[in-house]
Amino acid sequence: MTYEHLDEEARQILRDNDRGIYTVPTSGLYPYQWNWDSAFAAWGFSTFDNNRAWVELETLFASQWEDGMVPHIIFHRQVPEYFPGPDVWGVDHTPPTSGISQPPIAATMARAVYESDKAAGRARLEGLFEGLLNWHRWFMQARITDGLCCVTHPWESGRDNAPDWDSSMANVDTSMVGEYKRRDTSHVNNDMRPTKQQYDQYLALLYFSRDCGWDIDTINEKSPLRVADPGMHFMLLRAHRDLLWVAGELGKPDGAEIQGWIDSMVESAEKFWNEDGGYYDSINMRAGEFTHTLSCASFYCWYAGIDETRMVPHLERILGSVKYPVPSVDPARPDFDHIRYWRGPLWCMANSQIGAGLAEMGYAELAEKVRLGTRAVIADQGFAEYHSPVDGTPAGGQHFTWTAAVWLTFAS
Ligand code: 9WN
Repeated sequence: MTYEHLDEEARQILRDNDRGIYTVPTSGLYPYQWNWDSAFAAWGFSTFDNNRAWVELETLFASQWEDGMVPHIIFHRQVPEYFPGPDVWGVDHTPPTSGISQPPIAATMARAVYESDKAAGRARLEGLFEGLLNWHRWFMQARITDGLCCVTHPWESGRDNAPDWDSSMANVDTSMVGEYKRRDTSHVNNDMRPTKQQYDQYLALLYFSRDCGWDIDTINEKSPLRVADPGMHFMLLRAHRDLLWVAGELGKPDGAEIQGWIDSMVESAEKFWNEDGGYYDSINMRAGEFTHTLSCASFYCWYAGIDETRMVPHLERILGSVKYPVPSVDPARPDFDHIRYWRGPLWCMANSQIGAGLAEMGYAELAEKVRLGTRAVIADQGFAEYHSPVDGTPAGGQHFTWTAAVWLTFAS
């Protein structure tokens, strides 16, 4: 079977979502530049337009904050149909941005773009290096507690309504949130999105941090939500490894600093291990408790370069229980919902990370299962934002950038 028509469709999606110097995840639902979506877009562009791939990353880093943070959304233009927009975030930056970050995969993608054409990319990689290094430094200073990478808002993790945040969210006071009009549910069915209560909590947390003036220390000390997330930890660890490689390639003197981060994060990763369930789990740092969530993030261990045999039986069991890989949470959970966002659906871009990690760590058969399953769900059901792992139902936004990018780079 040939998939050439899908190669072309994927390229067309990237072109359609291209706004010149950045790419939107999909028009309508997400009309701005999102951080990790952009990194995936760059990877996708690198397969047919290397210059455009670099432009994507360069635009992202042009909005880096002075303290090193690279924001999760950059509001390049006013789109009144989006909520919560720049006025709600209240960040003093040009162009306006959100006040949190997102999974730091840009170094990993910058390396991939560079490796797709080294001669053309050397100067571009050189131009990005300081920004990448400063962003990683920011993470080590602002988001590491007890050696673990933490999030201060579910949106920062990229897995908005995952069960990992539930126990912390229960302590978020929403009484001040007031009336607002959601826009996401005018583009996508209610049952595919977070609930009203979760949205209230997202906003309450946003207002809390905004009222702290986005001051990292105050937020770290007082926010009701600080969750150590294996997803963020493993992606940052992976990105450190790629940044170290880049530093070596460019002859930079920062290798020892980066190696130090890698060593400490490898060592602390074991703290995520929940002996009861026998898997990597997130930790509610305010309560000092595991959240009891076996999720797609638990399977990012291999992507982080950790050779972890203990996670293999979980993955085999889960893959055996669904039609398409990899559900965002364990389908054995009583609250598994195959269509609701990060509480069950599969995300093709997460598959690309899990699949890459498996292949790199020598689990060739499982890696191929994940790759072929990703290919099958896209070929059967199209380039949706996410899909049901049970029957492939395409969900969320359509014509989606990172699904197209993953087709071109990983799945096809
Ligand atoms: C909030 C853009 C983003 C992704 C996230 C995904 C979703 C936003 C939302 O869409 O989050 O940032 O409105 O739900 O969860 O991973 O980057 O595609």
